Amino acid sequence: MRTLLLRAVLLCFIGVFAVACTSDGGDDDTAAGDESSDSADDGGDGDDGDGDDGEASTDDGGEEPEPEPEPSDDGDDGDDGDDGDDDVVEVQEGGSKLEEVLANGVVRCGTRDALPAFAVLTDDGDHVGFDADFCRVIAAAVLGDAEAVEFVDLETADRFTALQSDEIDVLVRNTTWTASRDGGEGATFLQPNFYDGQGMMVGTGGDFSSIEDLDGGAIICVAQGTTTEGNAASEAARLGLDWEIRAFEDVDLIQQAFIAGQCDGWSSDTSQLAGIRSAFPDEEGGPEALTILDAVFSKEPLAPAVADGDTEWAQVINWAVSAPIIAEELGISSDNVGDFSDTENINIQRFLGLEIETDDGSATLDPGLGLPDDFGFQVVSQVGNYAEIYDEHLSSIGLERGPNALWTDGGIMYAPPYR
Ligand SMILES: N[C@@H](CCC(=O)N[C@@H](CS)C(=O)NCC(=O)O)C(=O)O
Repeated sequence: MRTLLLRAVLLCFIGVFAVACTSDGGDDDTAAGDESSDSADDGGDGDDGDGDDGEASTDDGGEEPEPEPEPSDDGDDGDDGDDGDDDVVEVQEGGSKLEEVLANGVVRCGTRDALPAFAVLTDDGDHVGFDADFCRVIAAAVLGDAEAVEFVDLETADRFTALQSDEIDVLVRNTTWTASRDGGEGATFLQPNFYDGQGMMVGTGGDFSSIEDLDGGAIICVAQGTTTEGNAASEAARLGLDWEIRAFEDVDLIQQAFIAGQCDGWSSDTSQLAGIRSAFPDEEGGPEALTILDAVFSKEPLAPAVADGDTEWAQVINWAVSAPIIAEELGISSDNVGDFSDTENINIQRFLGLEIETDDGSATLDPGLGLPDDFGFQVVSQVGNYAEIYDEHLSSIGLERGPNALWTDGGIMYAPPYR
């Protein structure tokens, strides 16, 4: 009980703090609407670019430790706590978000309704896109049902407050992992699911064919409360270019301003630009009317995030998000996932929750994460491996794998070993 009280007081405190701080851990607080800003602070670094964090250790050899024979049952299912009344079960003393999600039978995933290729709500009520599929990955891993997702549409500015106020269980919304956000937004960032970088889009055939052409007071339009704002200011300073940076509340408003000729450049994560470009209205010339310049001037590791203070839930999300990557590493896809019942590859046995022979019989691997032993099977069979998810939503709009290729293919996409 005391914990609950403490938690309530803490949440109030965080709420007040969050309102005072805006959404972006260190970004400049550009006011609503459109307004210029050129301060260069921000959690985003804006200048490095050389993804050198891909690590090198090569271990997954895969022989030694043996699976524990006993089944996992710490994450119980649907019978604990006092639920059954409201739609959301409260975290009990000593309890975790995992218990709450298991009891509710649904993952509340903070995402977006209108980010082409990442998360779009269609006229049929389907949530389609790369981020939407990672929400499904989490639901498949935790609940064994990829459709057990409540998609919560979040404005950019509400991303972290939604986590802090427990409106969502996890945030999967093209959100860059930065130190300021990790440290100052009550969020814990996890395994990135997309390595991105900031770019610039301009009108095709106009005056700007390189980033250096944008000078002399060029108006650069960005989304407010994003890493994009600070990075753009840093990049202009680094290149000695004179940019007026205008921040808008959302993509629709930027698009309107761009179409009205009020923006010389549109800057965002390159993946976002590619998504927006792919859905640019035909009456405005369609995708061909827009050109994404070659320059990439920041590191934007897009990663899911959970609220601080719940290690078990954070670990669950980390391993759920790793599952499609592990599957691709192991050559397992939604097409062939049923073909491994006789495999002797111990890494595949572990990942799919198959029985592994031990000295005293056989057992599936239970590493004690609170996930079902067959969570890998559920993720791949219901949603797919990383390549399948990527190809469906991102290759289809012309985004090459680049740094998001597996580490074995020259990229930095790398999952820790599941053993
Ligand atoms: N990765 C960046 C966000 C990149 C960005 O600005 N994305 C825009 C798309 S251009 C966006 O999400 N806008 C939100 C919206 O319009 O809903 C961050 O974490 O701050």
